[in-house]
Formats: sequence, structure tokens, C-alpha cells
Amino acid sequence: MALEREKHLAERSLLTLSESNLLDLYRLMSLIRRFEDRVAEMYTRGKITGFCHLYAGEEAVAVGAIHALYDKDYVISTYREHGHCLAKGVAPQKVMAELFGKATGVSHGRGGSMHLFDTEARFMGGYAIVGGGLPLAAGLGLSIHYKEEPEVVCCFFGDGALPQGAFHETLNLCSLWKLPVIFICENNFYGMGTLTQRAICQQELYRFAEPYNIPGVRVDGMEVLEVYGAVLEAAARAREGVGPSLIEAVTYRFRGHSMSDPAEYRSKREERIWQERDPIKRFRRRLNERRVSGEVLDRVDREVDAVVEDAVRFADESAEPPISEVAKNVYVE
Ligand SMILES: Cc1ncc(C[n+]2csc(CCOP(=O)(O)OP(=O)(O)O)c2C)c(N)n1
Ligand SMILES: [Mg+2]
Repeated sequence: MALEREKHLAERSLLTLSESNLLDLYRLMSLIRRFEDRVAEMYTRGKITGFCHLYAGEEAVAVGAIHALYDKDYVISTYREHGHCLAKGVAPQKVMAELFGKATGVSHGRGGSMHLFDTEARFMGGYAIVGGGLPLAAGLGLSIHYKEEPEVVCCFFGDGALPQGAFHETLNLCSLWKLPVIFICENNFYGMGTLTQRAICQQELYRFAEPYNIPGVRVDGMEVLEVYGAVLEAAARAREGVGPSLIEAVTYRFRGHSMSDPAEYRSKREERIWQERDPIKRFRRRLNERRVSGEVLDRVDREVDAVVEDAVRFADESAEPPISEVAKNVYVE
């Protein structure tokens, strides 16, 4: 699926990244999976309400991409953004508290699942509107370019954003003005229940880079090091002032579109095939090849369990925003 060059880059990363770096990648993917499992449980128990879209299955995309960035780089995402927000370094406690609608949440309990936002971490938001983050990424890129800063913007969006005008307008402008933006399309084959074949005229989504005169590559989004390698290259290009890149990461969401979707539009066989490509299990095998033992990885999983448990406790025990502040930040005072 991925080009040979991408595979080669991934192999090289396996050899060149330190063991502690590789463990960081594993830890973050494990954190996102376990965090999302607990979110599903808390949703079922009524602790979390409203729309809620989980990222399980797609961890390698956020983790691989964000590992290739510096802390000061910007990330902008969609409504399926818990994973990106955690990978950008926002504390699991603050993310969980936001999902619980608590005042200690990253958006002070006002945003919920689809509207995580943390300027300090340079996590510039989840957006409920499909394709809504793309023009904002161009704006961020323009501000960086104008101020001659060294940062880049990493913009995640789904395959469902591709047929949107916003995607095409943004790519055109970013290419024309050589803005430092990395576009990462998470192609999980579905926009809600609609297959990409029924929505998009071209199934090799990375080829949408061509008319906009920018590089486009497809990577295996279930292989964290492939994503890492591709984003590293795109970030270097952006920082040099050469302009944006489009990366199509082929991936799969293990759950339905949202917590209220039983995903009856896809077969159990299809789900099984993708479960076998689980990015975390695959990376475990890779690490075993590098002689990282199963016990070390099990220990990381247990540490992550404790972090997630603590996040749930923190969220549950935190106070709700006071009713007196219900209109705060809604109207200009
Ligand atoms: C402009 C707009 N149109 C329609 C919707 C309804 N909607 C919400 S999610 C979604 C599917 C998007 O799929 P994709 O971009 O592939 O992301 P994924 O959920 O697969 O991560 C749609 C159509 C919306 N939120 N915004
Ligand atoms: Mg999709």
C-alpha cells in the first residue's frame, strides 16, 4: 500500500530512534487506546454526554505525525480529536475533565468532546464542521509566514473533507503562498456510513496534491514509523519555506462513527481484517524485533492504566462550571 520509499524511511527510523523515543511512541498510542476505552465506558454510564467520536484504531497517525514536530508547532484537528490533543501533550486529566463537562477541563467544560482547545500546548482545536479546520490552518500558516517564525502547522482531517470546497481553496492558497502547513488526511474509508467510493471521484487521495503543485504521499496509517518519516520530511520542507505537503494516511476506526453508531454498514470480516493490522500490536512486534521485551511493554501499559484511572477520578471529582458563568465568553461584556 505504501510506497517503498516510505517503508524504507520507517525501517530507518526503527534503527535510528533511541529506545526511549520508541517507547514514547508506544506509550502514547497505548494511552490513547486506553483513554478512549474508558471514555466509551464513561459515556455508557452517562458521565459523558453529547456527541463523542473515538479515535481507537487510528493512534499511529496522530502519534507518528506529532512526534515529528517540535513543541512550538501547531496542531489543528477535527471532532475526532482526543488522540491528537493527547499526543500534543495536553494532560489526560484536563482532556477527560472536558469530556465530563467540568470546569477543570481544557476548555473549562464549555466545549466537550468536539471542542478541545489549548493554546499553551498549541493545540488549536477540534472542529465540528467537516473541513472547518483547513482554512484555519491556512490562517495559522499565514501568520507564521508573515512573522517569519520557524513553526509549522499540522492539520488533520478525514477523507470526508476532501470533496469540500474548503479543502481545495485551502490547498490552492497554501501552495500559492508557500505556507508552512502539513495536511494529513486520515483516510479511514468512511465519512459516517458512506464509503469513500460513493463520495470521492479519486480513491488515491494523495493525488489531490498534484493539481495544487505540492508533494503528495500515501502512507500506511497503521504503521507509526511510516507516518513519522513522512511528516518529518514534510515538516523540513515547510520550515525551509518551500511550502505545504499532503499526506494520506490509510487507517481504520475500530468503533462506529460516534458513540451512537453501531456501524452496521460494514462487515464483521472487514473489521476483523483491520483489527489484525492494529497499530499498537504491530508496533509491539516491531519493538520485539528491536529486542524490547514484552515485559517492558506490559509495564508501560500498566503505567498508562494508572494515568487514565487518575484522569477519570480527577474528572469525576472536579466541579462543574458555576451556573453564574453560563453566559461567560458567549456575549461580549
Ligand atoms: C460541513 C459538514 N457537513 C456535514 C457534517 C455531518 N458530518 C459529521 S461527521 C461527517 C463525516 C466526516 O467523515 P470524515 O471526514 O471521513 O471523518 P471521520 O469521521 O471518518 O474521521 C459528516 C458528514 C458536518 N459536521 N459538517
Ligand atoms: Mg473518514
